[in-house]
Amino acid sequence: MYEIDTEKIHKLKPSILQADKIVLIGHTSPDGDAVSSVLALYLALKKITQAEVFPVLPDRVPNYVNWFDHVQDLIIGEQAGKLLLSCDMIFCCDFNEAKRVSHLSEYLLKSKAIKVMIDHHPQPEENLVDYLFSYPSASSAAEIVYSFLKALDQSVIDKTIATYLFSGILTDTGVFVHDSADSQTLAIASELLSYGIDKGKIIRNLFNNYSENRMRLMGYLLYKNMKIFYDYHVGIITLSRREMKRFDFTLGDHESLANLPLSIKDVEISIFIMERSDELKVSLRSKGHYDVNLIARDYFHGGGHKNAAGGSFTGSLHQIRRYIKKNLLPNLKKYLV
Ligand SMILES: [Mn+2]
Repeated sequence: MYEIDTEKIHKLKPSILQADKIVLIGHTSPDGDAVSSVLALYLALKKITQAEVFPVLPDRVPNYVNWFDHVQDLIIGEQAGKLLLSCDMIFCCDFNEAKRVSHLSEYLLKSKAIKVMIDHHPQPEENLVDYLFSYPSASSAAEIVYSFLKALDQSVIDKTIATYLFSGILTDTGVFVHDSADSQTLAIASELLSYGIDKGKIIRNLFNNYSENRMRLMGYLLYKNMKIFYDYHVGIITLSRREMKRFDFTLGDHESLANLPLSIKDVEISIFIMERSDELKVSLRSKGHYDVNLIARDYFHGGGHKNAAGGSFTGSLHQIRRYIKKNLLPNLKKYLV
């Protein structure tokens, strides 16, 4: 549980109202939470300020949020760097360190704009921003954006903003499954429902919206590539570049794949490994009490949350399998919290 710092919001409000150019930015490989936080703030700030407001992302949005009407307003790529340097205010949404915006980080660091961070990842880079709204116990950045807007000017929240924020909460909590979805999250979800959003349609749009290829890829991975280590309650799925090509896989589509092994009764940790051009991308998910944030930090140069984290590995798929079996599995008990 957390309480948003309303005093800090009131201190910040005059700067928001006086700004001429505001940039909202989410993290690289944006997920539903990053996209929805940025777009919800974008719509809200456009309503209350005269400023030009620019929603920015380091790279493409995942397919499952393509139905958001304002995805087309997002600015992706080089143009975004210039905006970061020329604006007078920046909102950093759903990330805790400059490096999480990859190629845009140098612009973010260089910019003289007033910087605000709205985030729920542990250990934020405090020096990066002037106004920090960091609540690691929040389920999602979207949840914090809701509390932020409620304190800033509740009248700006409308059905579209509520739809985006609800989507951010759903994608970051695995539809309320993760431990991070607590009574406060559900209370906020309930308030969002009161804006007349279509809960069923949002869930279908986010989660039951696969292409045939995607569905077949799922079947293929489950049948051929998933290995279960019952002694350790671990399930591992690998996906090579050749297989990505075969099934027309697009980046960002890995979210639900990473969760698949957790549907097996005794599997408590899922490790999803994807081959990229230069390294392997590792996504970790857990149910129950394993802290995959710590595993990501200790073994894969990454981090995240207790039940969902990510990192990377330099080497081949064969090497990472050996690395996990030899180094990680025998030490897993340490990560039971
Ligand atoms: Mn998030």
